[in-house]
Order: sequence, then structure tokens, then C-alpha cells
Amino acid sequence: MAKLKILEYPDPRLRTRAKKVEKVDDKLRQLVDDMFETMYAAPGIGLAATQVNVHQRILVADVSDDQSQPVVLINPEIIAADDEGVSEEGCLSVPGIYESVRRFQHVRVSSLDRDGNQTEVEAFGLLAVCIQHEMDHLDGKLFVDYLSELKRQRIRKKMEKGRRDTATSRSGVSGTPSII
Ligand code: GNR
Ligand code: NI
Repeated sequence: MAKLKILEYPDPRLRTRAKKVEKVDDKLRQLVDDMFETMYAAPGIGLAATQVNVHQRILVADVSDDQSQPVVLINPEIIAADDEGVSEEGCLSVPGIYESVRRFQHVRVSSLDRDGNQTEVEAFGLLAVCIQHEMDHLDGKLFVDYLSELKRQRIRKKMEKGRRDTATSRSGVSGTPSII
């Protein structure tokens, strides 16, 4: 098992459109395990392969409190959706930002499971929202794309500043002098 590095907005690699998985094998199952470890450690309720710089159509999710409902969807496709509503969203690739997004509260998804078998999953509420959020990642789309240009620009500036500050405090170039 290994924890993977999560790409952060505005990293252009988050804009990559993931390719369909052709073969579900042990290597892919290892990636799925690493994605769960990464998601649980974050902690988050979902993770798309795109976020760990693997551009294949794979997502994991678990909306339970106790890691008891892991969901793996490979090559997911929404086959039915209804009950649109607004809910608060966050994203591990846009840390610290929470905004309202309009999503279906009920979806049916066709996909492959971790054994490569075709399955259908029905999801409501938070899991339904999470699956749509992850499927957007697989198409290179982020929840901030649903916000106004002004809001998105503010978020981008904040993220870029955050990254600069971490970089300088690590290298000790500026900021509070360290005694160590
Ligand atoms: O951890 C996450 N929480 C969340 C909350 C509301 C709607 C979507 C999400 S997904 C997010 C993890 C993540 O960034 N997945 O891509
Ligand atoms: Ni996300």
C-alpha cells in the first residue's frame, strides 16, 4: 500500500481527460488500494485517478463514518439521474474551499467493479453528488468550474499564494525567521 500525492488546482494535469480502462488486472487493483489509502488518509469521501495523476477512468468513494462502504467504479457511466438540488462541495485538489453546486441527488451508474465485472450502482444524496464530482474529475472538470469567473479567479489566486508561502517557509527564503 502507498499513499499517493494529490494534485492541486490550478495544476494543468487536473484538466486531462482520462482514458477508458481496457483491462482490470492486479496492477489496477493495487492502484485502487493506493487510492483508498490516499482518500482515507486525506481524509476525503471520494477520489478520482486524475487527482493522483493517473489518467484512467477509475474512482473510489466511501461516504460512511467508519470506512465500511467502499465503492470502486471503473469506466463509470450515468444511465439515469434525477432530483436536482444544491449542496455544499469541497475538493481535495482545492483544499479549504467550500461552495454550493447544483447536482442530481439520485443517479444510477453502470461500471466495472474491481474484478472487471459489469455492475450497476444506485446512489442517493452525498454518494450521488460525490460520484458526479469524481466523474467530472475524469473529464478534467473541477467543481470550481461551476462558479462565477470572479469566484474562480479569487480561489486560483488564493491557491497560488498558498503554494508560494509553503515553498518559501520550507526553503527559509522569507517569512518568519527560524531559530533552527
Ligand atoms: O472529500 C470530499 N468531499 C466532498 C464533499 C462534497 C462533495 C464532494 C466531495 S468529494 C471530496 C473529495 C474529492 O476531492 N474528490 O474528488
Ligand atoms: Ni475533488
